[in-house]
Amino acid sequence: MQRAAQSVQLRQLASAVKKGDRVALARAITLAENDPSRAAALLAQVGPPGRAFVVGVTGPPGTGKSSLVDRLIGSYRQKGFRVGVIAIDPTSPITGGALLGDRVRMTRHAEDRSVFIRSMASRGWSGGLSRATTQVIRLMDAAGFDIVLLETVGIGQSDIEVVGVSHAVLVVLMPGLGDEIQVSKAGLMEVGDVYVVNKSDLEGADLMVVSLLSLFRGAPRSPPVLKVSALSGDGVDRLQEAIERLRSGFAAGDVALRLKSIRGMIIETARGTAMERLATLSDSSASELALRVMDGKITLEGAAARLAR
Ligand SMILES: Nc1nc2c(ncn2[C@@H]2O[C@H](COP(=O)(O)OP(=O)(O)OP(=O)(O)O)[C@@H](O)[C@H]2O)c(=O)[nH]1
Ligand SMILES: [Mg+2]
Repeated sequence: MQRAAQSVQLRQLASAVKKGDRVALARAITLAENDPSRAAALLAQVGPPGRAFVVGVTGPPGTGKSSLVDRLIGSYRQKGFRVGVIAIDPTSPITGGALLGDRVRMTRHAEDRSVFIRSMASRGWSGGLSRATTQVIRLMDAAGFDIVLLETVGIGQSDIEVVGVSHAVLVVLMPGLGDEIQVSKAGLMEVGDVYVVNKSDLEGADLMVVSLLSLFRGAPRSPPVLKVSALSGDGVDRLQEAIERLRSGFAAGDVALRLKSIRGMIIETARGTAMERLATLSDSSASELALRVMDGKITLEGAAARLAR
């Protein structure tokens, strides 16, 4: 009986999310963060990934990703788009959706009902961040947001592989980051659809652009490199045009691009779920298995395989 009541509740919640109800969306996101199995049941009601274009915004700490996201929210709102934002913040604690500290610079749009911003702390998760983030993307999608901007620091540093789940990836850099080798070492050269040299109001931006272009010379692809100042707004229009060019294929029904992102979301959900499971299981079961490995009853690899199953 209780189960039946719960399933009615989830159905109602899913239907409210799909109508774009913000309170319902916030509740659904909290479920994704705190209750994986109910979140899965909810998402089954929500339906398959659909219309939202997911833009990953990544790059080293402090390059101005949040400031740029704030600008992009502004330009997309001018076009009448509804914008969802997920900021994965390595420092701030989970606060049930409240925006914390000066690291998140998008408060300008907090009152706009066509903008929904969620900050997710990467600290304090037992591996499930990638699963939860994927579900938040899908919830925003279901709630009718046209664009979802997903901000993360770096590549391979946050729990979610932003490149896999996004339809387009912006790599945000700034002058004085060090030489271009740092950029290639950080694995950033392979992943961007657009490279942004932000803080063009500071010295050294042209040099940064030149060194990026020279890195791509002779490479199999040559993504656009754009000079932008999130501070003054210079170059933001051109950045948005570049994103729109990437989005046009998606909007026209580019199946390969859709499949790529769904594939990434499956992987991230599976990875997160497996890690969450391991985190809850491992302690007691591992102690038991350790005894048996010590006694030579099973191999260490066999024990690990049992845990992972
Ligand atoms: N001069 C200048 N400063 C900028 C510009 N964009 C951002 N900043 C400043 O750079 C600092 C970092 O900006 P954020 O937008 O928080 O950068 P971020 O990449 O989101 O930072 P993390 O999320 O902490 O990695 C802030 O002090 C901003 O005010 C710009 O175009 N020019
Ligand atoms: Mg930021």
